[in-house]
Amino acid sequence: MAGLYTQNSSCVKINLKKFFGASPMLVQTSAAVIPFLGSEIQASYKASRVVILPIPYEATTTYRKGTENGPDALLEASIQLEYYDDELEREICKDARIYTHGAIADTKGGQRISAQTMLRETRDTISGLIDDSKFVIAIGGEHSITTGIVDAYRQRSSEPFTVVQIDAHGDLRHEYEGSIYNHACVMRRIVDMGLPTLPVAIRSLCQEEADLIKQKSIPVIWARHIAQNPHWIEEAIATIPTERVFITIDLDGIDPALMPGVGTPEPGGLNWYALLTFLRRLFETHQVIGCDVMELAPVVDSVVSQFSAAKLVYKLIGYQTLAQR
Ligand SMILES: [Mn+2]
Repeated sequence: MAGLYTQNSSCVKINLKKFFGASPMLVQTSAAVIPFLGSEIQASYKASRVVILPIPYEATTTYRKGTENGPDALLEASIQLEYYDDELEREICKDARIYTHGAIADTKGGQRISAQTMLRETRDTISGLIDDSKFVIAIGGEHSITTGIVDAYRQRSSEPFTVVQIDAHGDLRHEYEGSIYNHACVMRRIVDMGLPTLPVAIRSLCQEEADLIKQKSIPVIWARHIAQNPHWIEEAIATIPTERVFITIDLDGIDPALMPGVGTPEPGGLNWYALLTFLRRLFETHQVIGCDVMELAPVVDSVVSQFSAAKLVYKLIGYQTLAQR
């Protein structure tokens, strides 16, 4: 995979020291990964504030496959990011104290892991990170993983929180292809937990989901509404009923022209700056307790999706770091 970058043009920055690093990678579990932004930037676990948690789990994706390769591709692409953020006017990584955890629930190489095992491992790992006061950004992997992540926050939280979902799809089916843990059911499991949700950029759903949205009065921010209403961000933020939020980003919420590397691409998604403006406002107006970035399924011979996903993760880190000041 390293060859992906070296094959490209001479304008691509290659920093081998950043890539391989001088110090050994610190990982808690067996599956070692490339640290986000490279080992030069990696904080020790103890000193870290932000933890990137790779979850390369894939079992139920139905259209394009490859989400189990998402975390590795995102981390590898992150090596190419500039430390300096032009919007935030600083090298945000120098304040953020980022640690990249070893991969969990890894299905690469044909390893079979049941949904229950994946959810338990995810819940236990996230719970430990919450107990250590880490801000976690989980990277997937298929969207069903989010059930385990959110369940950990629910168990550890004394205060209520809203799950803000950026996604093309409702993901509100009770069951799909014989499993209630299919990636098409993830938000239904979260609604069943009794948590309020705010789905954003939705543009694909079935009758069952449309009926549930009406029945439960779920405040959906439709993608076609976003395209026509310049005030959608403030309106969306005003509908959030709690001070605390968890953000789950299915990358197919973004327009597939910008993010083709997803399992189920849908036309008409968020553009880059609309997405960033919304996220920044969320961090400014609410207490974000955690995030995930899901469903990256890299496209052969293109690095656009993984690089954009890596940059999105860096933006989340930046907005979260500024919100702590
Ligand atoms: Mn989706």
